[in-house]
This record gives sequence, C-alpha cells and structure tokens, in this order.
Amino acid sequence: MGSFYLSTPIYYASGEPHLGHAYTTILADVLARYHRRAGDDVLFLTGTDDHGQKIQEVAEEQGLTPLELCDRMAERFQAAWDDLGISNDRFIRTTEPEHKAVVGALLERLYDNGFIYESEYVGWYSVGQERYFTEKEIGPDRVDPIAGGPVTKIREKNYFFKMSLFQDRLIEQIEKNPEWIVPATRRNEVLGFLNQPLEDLSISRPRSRIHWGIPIPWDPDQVTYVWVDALTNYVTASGAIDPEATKDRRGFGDPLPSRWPCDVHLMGKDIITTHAVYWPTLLMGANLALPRKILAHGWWVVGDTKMSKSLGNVVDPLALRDRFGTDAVRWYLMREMVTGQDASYTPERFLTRYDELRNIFGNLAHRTLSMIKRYRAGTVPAAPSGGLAVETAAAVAAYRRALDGYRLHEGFAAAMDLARAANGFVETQEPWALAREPEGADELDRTLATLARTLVVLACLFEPVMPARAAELGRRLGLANIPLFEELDGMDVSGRAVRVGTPLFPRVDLG
Ligand code: ME8
Repeated sequence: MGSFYLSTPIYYASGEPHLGHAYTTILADVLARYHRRAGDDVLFLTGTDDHGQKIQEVAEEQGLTPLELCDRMAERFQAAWDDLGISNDRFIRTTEPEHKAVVGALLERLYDNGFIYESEYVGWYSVGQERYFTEKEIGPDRVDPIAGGPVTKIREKNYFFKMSLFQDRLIEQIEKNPEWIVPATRRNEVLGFLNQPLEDLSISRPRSRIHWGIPIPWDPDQVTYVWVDALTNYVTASGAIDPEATKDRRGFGDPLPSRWPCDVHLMGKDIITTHAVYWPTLLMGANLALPRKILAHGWWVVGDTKMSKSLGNVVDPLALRDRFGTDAVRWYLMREMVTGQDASYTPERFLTRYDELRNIFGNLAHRTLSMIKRYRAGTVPAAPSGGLAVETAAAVAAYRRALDGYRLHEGFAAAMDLARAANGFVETQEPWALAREPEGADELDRTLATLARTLVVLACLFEPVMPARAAELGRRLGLANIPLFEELDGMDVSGRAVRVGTPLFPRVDLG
C-alpha cells in the first residue's frame, strides 16, 4: 500500500485523438487500475497541450480562436477516453489559470536561481514537432528528422535556460539508475545524445510571432516555449508549487504536501528527449525532485493496408470497438505489443487475440457458471478448493512481477495461462462424469468450488485490462466488487448464487 502518481503525455489539441494516443492512455489506465487493485492511492493524470504555434495555425485555418479549438478538442479527447473506459483522476489543460500561474512561478524560480539569460537564437524550427533542430539533424534535405515535415530558419530574441550546466548531473543520474529510463534501448539513445555537448535551451518566443502561449513573467513581450509550458503540467497537477504562495515569491523553501515526484511518466519514443533531457534538467534548476521513472514505448505501425478477407481493410483497431467491444480492443493493444517495442496492427492478429479471449477465458467462465447452475442449482458449493492452488499462486506472482516491471504483455499472458490451466483441470476432472456417480459428489463440489475461485482470481487479474468484462464476470459470480490482491488469499466464494448469462466474448459474425 502506498501512493502512485502516473502521467501520459498531454496531447496536442490541434488534432483528433487516434490509436497512438489511445495506446498510451490505455497503458496508463491499466497501470492505474493495477495499482488501485494493489491498494495504492493513485493519481492518474492525462490532458491536453493547448498552447503553441501549431494550435495557433490550425485554429486560424478553421476560423476559430485558439481557445475555441482547444475547448472543442479537449471535449473530443475526454469523450474518447470515456468510450475507452479510461479512469483518469485528473484531466489537465495548459490553458487552466492554475497551470499558467505554476509555469510563471517555475520560470521565476529558474530566473532567481540564475539559470536564465537573454540571447539571440538562430536556428531551424519545426512547427510539427514544436522544437528547433540543428543543421546536422535536419540534414541536406532540411526536414524535421522525426516526421520529415518542413523546418523554417528563424533569427530572434529568446530567453535561454542554462541546460548545459546540468549535463554531467544528468549523465550521472542515468548511469547510476539503470532502470530510470526504460526500455534500455531508449536509455542508450539518451546517453548517446548526451555524448555531445548539451546546448542551452531556448525557453521563450517573441509574442510578435506567437501570441498563443503563457507570457514570461518578467517580459510579457515573450511567451513561454510550449514544451516548457507542457512539461510543467506534471508539477501543476501534483500540487508541488502553490501558485498563490509563489506570487510574492514566498513559499519556495517550504515544500507543500504534494504528489511530486511522479512515479512514472509514460510516452511514446518520439518525445523521449524532451522528457529525459529537457524536463529533468529544468527540475534540477528549480530544485525539484526528478520523476522516478520514464517509460517510452514503441510505435503502433498501421501502415500495412493489406486486404484481409475477414475484416476488410480495417486499418484502425479502434474502429473494431462496435463489433468486438472496447475491452477486446484494450486486450489486443496490451497483449499484442511487447511493452517498449514497435508493433504492427493487422486484422489477422486481432482475430487471433480475440479467439484467445473467447476460447480460453470466455469458455472457462461460461462452462464453469453453466456447470454450477446445472449440477448445483446455481450455488457455489461449500467445499475446500481441490486443485490449481500451485498454478494460481504462480500465475498471480508472475503477473505481479511483470506488471511491476512494466511488462504488461507478459503479465496478461500469465493470466491467460491460468485460464488455460483451469480448462485443462475441467478436462481431467470430468465434472460431467462425476455428476453421474453418487460417490462423485464431494469431488464435484471441490471441482466447482475450485473453478469458481479461479474465476474470481481471473476477474481480478483481468480487471485492469478489461474492466467492463471483469466487472460483468464479478456480478455473475455474485460479487459486489472484484477483490483487491490482498483479499484473494483465503477468499471464500461458497454459497454465492451465480448467473450464467450470455458468453462474455460472443462469436462475432464477420460476414
Ligand atoms: O507530443 N504509436 O503530443 P502528441 C504509439 N503535446 N503511440 C503514439 C503513436 C503511435 N503511432 N502516435 C502518437 C505531444 N502516440 C506533446 C506532448 S507532454 C508534456 C507534451 C502517442 O499529440 C505517444 O504517447 O503529438 C506519443 O508520445 C504521443 O502520442 C504524442 O502525442
């Protein structure tokens, strides 16, 4: 039992929510639910990144004010997260007054600590990535090296943060804490980046060029660089900086009760540098603790539009929700991607993963509930468990090890293996044969009690990834709530009235 604070990136309010955003947010949701089930007091943060040139431009194109665009998109993101069963505790927007005050306070703190100076910037700016790139990074074709978009040469007055001063401290932090940036490929990538001298970071833009941002407190002709603004959301939501207390620059020395530092920042590999270099050095400059972990996952590649006989050319798994249900899509995304690596969506793999749900977990639930109904009038027999104890304990331990180590795919594979083992147990016990012999009654009681108990354990293990289906299974087993991990040991389900219902994962007509 403890507390657990985790974040997703705040997504640009310039575009519609898509599969990539959904993946990170579901990943965070699974971890949040897992930690709640482990008894932790969880703060799960997501939101939108409302400022910057890109938003300003898209709003202009659409004939809206930037705030109108952001309001509209924040609603779209929130609706998308409701549809996907996301249980975030807070949805932050960088246009909130509290956030603007915290950004101002953080900048003043850096200024007071002597880490900010004014200078001229000459460089190549990508609006797509909202960042500058060096001559070397853009190469001879002069395109942004991440998405290949255009870059523009800019010469202007900016404020700079003395990021270069923190290079050695950052390298030491990464080297001394091998699990700080995961997976290891990303950690090596960041260390590689730090092989070259770290430059200072431009943290403002002239208001004459970009008006849509947070003014620099001591120079309102400049607005805060959108990444500094955006990254600070993690501190705003934690309550570590009280904007009221900092107005007169008091309160800095007295840490407020807060959720800072964050336990894990989740993101895609595209934004590892901003999170693993800019952000920690800014925190160092402001005397704030570093986040405990930075996890950058891989890409979903949905490029393969190969036609599939079964699902047509559905190239976005989110579109499969209508037919297969939200939980099946969440299952696919979490089970299929090796956390950290890239994965390619194909309809064939989706169907394979759905069949796994239907034939193993769904089948176990259906046959167990049906047998309790048929042989014991729908009441779980009062009998000690008679098997599967070793398999259950091993599955729960493997699952918890995997989720604690952010290997979600492995944890859910362990849970599915337990369902597989339970189906094997049904085959060896042959409850239908026991039901025919009067002397088989005790063994049948033990068998059904064991299976019912295993289903409760599975509801607990699958709840983080499939909250709606797990809750439904819990209700059919007569449970008001799905138990926490600590409640699983010695849990008694005997005497509960069960309900069979329709299959949890029905056969889907693909015609
Ligand atoms: O970068 N596969 O916002 P953004 C997996 N506002 N994940 C993907 C993905 C894909 N194909 N495409 C996008 C920003 N993502 C900034 C963040 S945070 C202080 C500011 C996910 O709307 C992934 O999490 O471009 C990636 O990092 C994020 O969306 C980028 O979202």
